[in-house]
Amino acid sequence: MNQSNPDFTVTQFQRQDSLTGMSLGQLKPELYKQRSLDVEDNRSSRVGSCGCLHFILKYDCDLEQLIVKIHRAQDLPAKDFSGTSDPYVKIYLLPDRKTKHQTKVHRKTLNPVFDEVFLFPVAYADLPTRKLHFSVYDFDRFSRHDIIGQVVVDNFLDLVDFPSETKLCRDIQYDNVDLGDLMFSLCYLPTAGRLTITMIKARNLKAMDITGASDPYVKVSLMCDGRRLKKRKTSTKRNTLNPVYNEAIVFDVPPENIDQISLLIAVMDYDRVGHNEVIGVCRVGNDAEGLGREHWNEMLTYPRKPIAHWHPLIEVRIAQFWSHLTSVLSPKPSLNHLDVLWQTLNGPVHVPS
Ligand SMILES: [Ca+2]
Ligand SMILES: [Ca+2]
Repeated sequence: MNQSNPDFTVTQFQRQDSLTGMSLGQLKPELYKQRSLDVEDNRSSRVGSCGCLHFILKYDCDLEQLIVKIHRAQDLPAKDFSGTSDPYVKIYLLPDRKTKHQTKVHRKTLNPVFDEVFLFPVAYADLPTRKLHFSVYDFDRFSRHDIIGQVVVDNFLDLVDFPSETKLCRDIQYDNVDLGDLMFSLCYLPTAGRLTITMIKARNLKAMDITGASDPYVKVSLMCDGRRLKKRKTSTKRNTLNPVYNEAIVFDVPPENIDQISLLIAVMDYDRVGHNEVIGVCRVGNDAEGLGREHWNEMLTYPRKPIAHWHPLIEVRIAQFWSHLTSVLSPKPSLNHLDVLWQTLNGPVHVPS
């Protein structure tokens, strides 16, 4: 390590160690145990499935309306630290987003019975162009509600029994939840040992606030062996889902260290009250996957040239948190590593009510 380099000093490591040591007591290690149990559960179920939703569709030809009865949800994943969720369902008949219906919240259950009926006025001839969109959420009293997953139904006329009463049970999918994309450029100057990441813009970010928008800023962490060496952030853009930044963030990384580091990039929602929340993350580096690695290699292949790409954001899910650990840390992750990474992604651990 280059001792004269501000991003790679020994004191930096020592400081991280002491921070980690300090935070261990405050962070309640039993919380990690809960997380690891959740991961085991997720592995045993189908990939991308978050339980299933039972509902009934019917078309009333006289009144020209689609009748949707949301019956119940089954085997929902736990979103709260208590090991349960507070589910409710929002429903749209796309492409119309103005008419939104929503069930009541059912507290502390993974198998809620809703039995609520919703009506969507729509001409029968228009049905082939419409899509029924269910979003299952976990209510949280003091923070943004977490999305559990979605179900989309289209091609109504192909459904058996339709337009008569049609009972359906569909898997709730998490995969199609869109968090938005982030565009940034990477540029490396080997002689100066300077890594520049220019945050350009983001698009279609997930709305985190009740206003239907977010207050996004981007936090970039320089990571080495699962430890955060440095972090920098952009300015905050208020009340938008399509922020434009054009802000450069510079890290000093000597060529002999460039293969050891990676960047963890988190798009955050600023909140005036309460703590800021992660909208989505992406990672670039030698040990990143897919585009994150390709972008990094392209940067190294063409030194001194800024190279820009769009990156889809992924959610900080516990599963990814663990797979990230196993891919980055070797051979065995310690609790210290867990702490650092968890805090890097989420800030101090916040226990929802
Ligand atoms: Ca909750
Ligand atoms: Ca906000």
